[in-house]
Amino acid sequence: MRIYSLNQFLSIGLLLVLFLVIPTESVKSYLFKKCDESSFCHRNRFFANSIKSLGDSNYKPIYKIDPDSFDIDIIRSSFKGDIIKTLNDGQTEVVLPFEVNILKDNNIRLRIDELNRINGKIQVDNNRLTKRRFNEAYKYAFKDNGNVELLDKDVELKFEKFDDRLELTYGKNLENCLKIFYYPFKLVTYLDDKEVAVINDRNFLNVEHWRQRQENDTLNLSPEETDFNLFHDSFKDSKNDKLPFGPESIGLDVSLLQIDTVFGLAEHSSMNLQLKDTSETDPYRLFNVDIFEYETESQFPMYGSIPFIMGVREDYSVGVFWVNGADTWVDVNKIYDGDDVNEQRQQQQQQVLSSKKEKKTSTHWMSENGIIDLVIMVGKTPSEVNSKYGLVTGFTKLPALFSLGYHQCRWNYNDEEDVLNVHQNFDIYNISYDTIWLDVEYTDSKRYFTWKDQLFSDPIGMVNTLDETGRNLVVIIDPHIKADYFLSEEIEKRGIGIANSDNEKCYHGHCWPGESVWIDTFNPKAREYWITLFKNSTTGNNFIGSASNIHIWNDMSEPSIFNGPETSAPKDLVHYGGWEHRSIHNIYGLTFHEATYEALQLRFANENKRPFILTRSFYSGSQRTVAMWTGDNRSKWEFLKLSIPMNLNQGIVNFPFSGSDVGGFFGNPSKDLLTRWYQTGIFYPFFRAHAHIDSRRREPWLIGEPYTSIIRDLIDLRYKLLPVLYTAFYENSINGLPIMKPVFYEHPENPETYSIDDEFFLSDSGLLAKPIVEENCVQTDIYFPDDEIYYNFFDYSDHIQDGPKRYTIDKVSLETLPLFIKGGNILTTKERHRRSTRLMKYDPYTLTVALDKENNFAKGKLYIDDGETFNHESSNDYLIAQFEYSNNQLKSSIFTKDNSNQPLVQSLNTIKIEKIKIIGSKLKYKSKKAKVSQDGKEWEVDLIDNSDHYVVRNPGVVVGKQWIITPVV
Ligand code: MIG
Repeated sequence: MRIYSLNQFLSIGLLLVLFLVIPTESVKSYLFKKCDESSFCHRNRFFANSIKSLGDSNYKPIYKIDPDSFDIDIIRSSFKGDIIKTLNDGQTEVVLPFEVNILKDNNIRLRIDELNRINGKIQVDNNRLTKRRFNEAYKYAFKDNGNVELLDKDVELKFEKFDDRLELTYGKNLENCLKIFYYPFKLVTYLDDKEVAVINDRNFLNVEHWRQRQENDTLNLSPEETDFNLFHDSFKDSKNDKLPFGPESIGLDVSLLQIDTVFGLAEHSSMNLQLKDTSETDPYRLFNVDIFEYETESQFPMYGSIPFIMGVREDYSVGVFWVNGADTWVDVNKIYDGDDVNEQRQQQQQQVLSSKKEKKTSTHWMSENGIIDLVIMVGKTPSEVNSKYGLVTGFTKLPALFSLGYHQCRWNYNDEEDVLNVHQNFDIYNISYDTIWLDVEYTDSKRYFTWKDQLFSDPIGMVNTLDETGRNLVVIIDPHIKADYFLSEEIEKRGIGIANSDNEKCYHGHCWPGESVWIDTFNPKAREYWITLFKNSTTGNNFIGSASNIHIWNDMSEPSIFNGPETSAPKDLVHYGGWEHRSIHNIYGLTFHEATYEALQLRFANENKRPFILTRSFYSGSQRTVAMWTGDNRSKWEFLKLSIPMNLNQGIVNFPFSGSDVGGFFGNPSKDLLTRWYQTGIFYPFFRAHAHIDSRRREPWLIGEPYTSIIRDLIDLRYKLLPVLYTAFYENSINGLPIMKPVFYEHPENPETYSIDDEFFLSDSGLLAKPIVEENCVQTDIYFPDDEIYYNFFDYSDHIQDGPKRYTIDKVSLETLPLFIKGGNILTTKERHRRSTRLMKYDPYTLTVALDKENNFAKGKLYIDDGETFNHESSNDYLIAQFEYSNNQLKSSIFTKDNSNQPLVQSLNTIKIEKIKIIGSKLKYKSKKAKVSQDGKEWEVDLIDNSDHYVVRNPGVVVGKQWIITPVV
């Protein structure tokens, strides 16, 4: 037998510890439920499969509408009634009240509830729980606290009753129709006489109505049902779940007709933007979890959930929004000529069959509890669906401009000196940046709202130093509160923590600080208290003084609980209002970041400044106030590649202020990988480098030349493009247009664009990027989706296309960034290198006019406000310049709103356009001069022929007023 010395013993111990903390290669999948192990997913899939195998002719649906129950209120566009579920005995009837509404812009909403739960005619052991089904998800997801906008008064809505159905026609030209069939219960929507979507197409509607608890899990079920885990949970740490209501899940299918291309269901990791058929895999799961070490391809849940699917075809698109915040699974089945298609056969069949007449995508939604609440939106294009979804859930507010600059983060910058060193190095190496971040280690033992004094003795001084050059600090504040200081004491005392399953005491669990409690931000009192913690020094708390260049990062808000089931909260914990955690799980993160947003908004009330908040956990509606990032990725090429479809999908689900950790969180990127990651990262709407505490330092100057210079230039490019990016955010804030815009948004009529996952447009600017995400790449190709001309962004060489086509790019080096401007667009940039966005505020603009292939037209838009305050909302202090080149003339028209005396708009009367470049493949002006007019004055400037483009230097015009430039003939 070998005897180990103490030293050896210790080092083996150390190895073991290292083994435990160093990330292993794959997600801890055993921690998370598979559909089979999830009680309600198992039961709903079983139900669907039984109905499928019985076939339409043998299955007798059990849900019908009672036509006599109809209650019609045409003013509120409301159609109410009862759905009757008939039980196995053929007699017992369960009443499920439903309501259909036609919302603004013809969105359709369907809700289904359960009468006995509305009336409280059920018994629950715990009388502190609300007996109803949770029916408030919409209050968090919809804008204005759920105040939905109904159909405009001037839009027509008619209805007609038939023996078997009710028919509604509506819309400006009565172009929409909805038929509500009584038996079997179905809703069919039409656009211009075409059937678009069918709700309950496959009879998967399933409302597990309340029944008395049976400890042995037996109930009188019909053959298509299974009694799997009716009254208990058999999965690992979920075993203690008390399930006070027993089985209460809901399921429903929605078929998208003549569609086999669907997107959405963020957040998932997949190299393909399109959702896949799930008949041979688990359904997609929406359940916010701290998905430690996720993989590049899985149906696993992630940190955030947006239960929204968009189906796309050439002539219209459809959105389905499942307004439920509970644990949710979604099966996606692509069906051709009536046949279910499995994953393997799918591709091959898709080619053969997509040309055939009949195809559809069936989406089967299953949630653990709550009511059925569903919104369907139909639009001619994907962008129209985004805008309709935004009408319901709200658009992204314009972010503070600094937050579109470059963010430097790592876990951790250790102390004040470290922070200020990094800060200084940016200036020494001439690299622009806007924000430096502090991760959890800045606190006194993870007690949020405290500093580790030895390391940060003068945080306010530090923040002020950053401020001198327009830089900001973001600090992390998480929802787990260490159970040993004033904050947890206050939370317990005020009763504003998430409560135990008996709803009596505050729940205690484990997280970074050790034993912790969780603030329940569903509770208005909790929000009120949370706000006080962020107040500036003049009003009390001195955590961050009165600095207004400090913003917040909310992490771990799924919530992540180390000793909880599936690393999250036990589902039977209780929140404000007597709601189980089960009902609101996916919404918790949203309430937490909204509380933080309110807090910062109040903190900055005097300066009227826009708060910046980054969240990891999110739900529909999160887009209104915060940015998100895709969590703990890895320093590997696959993860760089994955980041493109993941961020594109965020745009599709209307939460476009997104990004991924540049460089990868876990591990150490090679120099090439890090450089390429910046190349992609400059296009993330949220652009931040971040790294795990065990990874080596990798600030841009550390990797040396030529990498540092390449990265500096890339960051410069990001800053130059800020006017384009900010205008993209503006567009998104009014109509939901994605910022990183999938190619199919540009040409939905061209199905070849549906499978492009690795290139994208920047909003409607005409910029098309295809960052390189492969190691040792020497050649690549790019798909031009139309027959326009595309100019290389850097050297103006052009590619004239004779139709949509792939184009090969040779001689790719590490410096190569495939970036093109589509002919017909005018870009606005700021070309001077500055240390931060704030220092660019009064810099002049450059215009790049990229003429269309006929060389006679181009247009562009520029949105400007102060980038800092809410004055654009409160006093219209913003301006839109629209540029148009036609008939050999370049024109700027200005749109403002009674605001000529507002400070920003006024300042634009002195900010110049310093350069105009005009690119055209066969452009030849006869003259060497151009005539400029602005403000009733005229003058001449030189028109310089640069062989591949023309330049006007210092045309002398200001950006705030209209002007015209015409070559002298
Ligand atoms: O469990 O705060 O995703 O960005 O650096 C780790 C430390 C907790 C997870 C975040 C990551 C952050 C880290 N946090």
